[in-house]
Amino acid sequence: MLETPENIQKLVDLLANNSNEEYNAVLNDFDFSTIDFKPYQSWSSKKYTRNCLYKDLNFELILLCWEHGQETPIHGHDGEDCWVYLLEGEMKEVFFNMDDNDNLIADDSQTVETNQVTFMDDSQGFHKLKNGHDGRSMSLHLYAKPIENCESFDEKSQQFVKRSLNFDTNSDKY
Ligand code: CSS
Ligand code: FE2
Repeated sequence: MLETPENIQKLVDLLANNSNEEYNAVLNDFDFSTIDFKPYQSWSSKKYTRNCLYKDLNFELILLCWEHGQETPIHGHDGEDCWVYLLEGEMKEVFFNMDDNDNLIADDSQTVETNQVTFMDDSQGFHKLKNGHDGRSMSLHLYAKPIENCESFDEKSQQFVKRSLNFDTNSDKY
């Protein structure tokens, strides 16, 4: 039987009892089939949704639900560490950096497959994530510490602006 809240708590306990250096291994080793994410999902035709599973002063766990074609702006991570575990679907990740003339350039990209863990922080520059495959995608984001605001590239003004990161749903009981 799936005991979803208990198994989310198991993951939270593992994260609380390990240091950031272990988070990649914690996510890789965790059996996500013990969690039914359905009650935590929400979907929007306008934008990918951010659904908070857990948040404390040290880290937050957020379920992101992506319809086909939905993507983030190009963004940084406010000095924090960011791990993404792809639960379902397939995502394209594009990395950006400033060139010598302070122009933003795409310098690398990868396809992220189901069950893959990726890591990102400001030392690697900026990135964006896009659900470019045919169906929906679902990813679990771990931020340590929690990220309230991030630098986001505004395509209209061609400048970075501060974007506040809000939750579409919040199941955190704490
Ligand atoms: N920073 C984006 C997802 S890409 S790491 C967000 O949390 O909405
Ligand atoms: Fe990101």
